[in-house]
Amino acid sequence: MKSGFVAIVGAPNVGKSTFLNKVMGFKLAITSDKPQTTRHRLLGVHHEPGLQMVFLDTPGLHQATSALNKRLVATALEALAEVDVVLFMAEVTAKGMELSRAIAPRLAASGKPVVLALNKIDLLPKKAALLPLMEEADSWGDWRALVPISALEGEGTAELVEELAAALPDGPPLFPEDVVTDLPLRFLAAELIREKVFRLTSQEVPYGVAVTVEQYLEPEDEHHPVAITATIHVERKGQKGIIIGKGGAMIKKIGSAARQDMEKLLGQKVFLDLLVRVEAKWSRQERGLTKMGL
Ligand SMILES: Nc1nc2c(ncn2[C@@H]2O[C@H](COP(=O)(O)OP(=O)(O)O)[C@@H](O)[C@H]2O)c(=O)[nH]1
Ligand SMILES: [Mg+2]
Repeated sequence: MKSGFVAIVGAPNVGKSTFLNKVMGFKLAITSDKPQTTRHRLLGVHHEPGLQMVFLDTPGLHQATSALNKRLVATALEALAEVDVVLFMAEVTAKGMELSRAIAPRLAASGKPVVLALNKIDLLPKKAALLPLMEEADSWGDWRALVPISALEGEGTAELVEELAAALPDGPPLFPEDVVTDLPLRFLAAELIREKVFRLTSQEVPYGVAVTVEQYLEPEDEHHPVAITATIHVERKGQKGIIIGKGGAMIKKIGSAARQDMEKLLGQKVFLDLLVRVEAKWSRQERGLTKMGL
């Protein structure tokens, strides 16, 4: 039996969370086309006969300047120290290659076996374009393996899991067979709401948003809805206006999309009550970050 921890690290937006969700078969990590979507270290346990692979999804590694981003980078780097194997996720776009090259030395120096994945190959116009990119990525460091994938379409993801498994030590299972994460449902509920804000609002709004769940009431039987009360915290009045929208249209859209995802996750009806609050500068102060569970 092989078992152990794998940290998924890489530049922002390269598809770390998309890969985790693909392997898990459900949406554990929220994703969006905006960088810094992932704020927490997320744990997902992948079970296969003879294999237990515990993934740690992390925020993106980059040159952080703001208090929030510095904390996110620290979270990602801490995960490196805790694992058996590092999955370094890069992507084939010019920007992705550049950002990945910049952080490669940090990962090469981690002292852990590093498997490099080159994601988003579905974006390449021709297969022939892949070879020079593979050669370049290979030259960034001494990688245990280099695997081209499309996390979105699932191409190469099984091969990647195989390479990671080969790098894991022999060992007993670390979690019971029915455990897929250590995250409480109320946390996942808050994350689904945050994802809808990331996806439905634009510009700087998502970065000033945090979500907390005030109430999570399990019904007496599964025929009644789970009752959830959550607060969307924003930094400025203007952002509150955008989240609520004209005549409450946006908050309705966010609430209904989040509720549908929660019902899928729980297999149960959900009653969702959403509030919006202005919490000035929470993302710029240590106290504010801690309050939002970061
Ligand atoms: N075309 C394409 N897009 C992808 C792929 N994997 C992820 N994405 C997109 O890239 C964006 C960032 O993905 P996400 O998983 O949130 O990246 P993370 O910040 O590294 O966790 C999202 O819009 C994803 O849909 C892929 O294999 N192909
Ligand atoms: Mg992510």
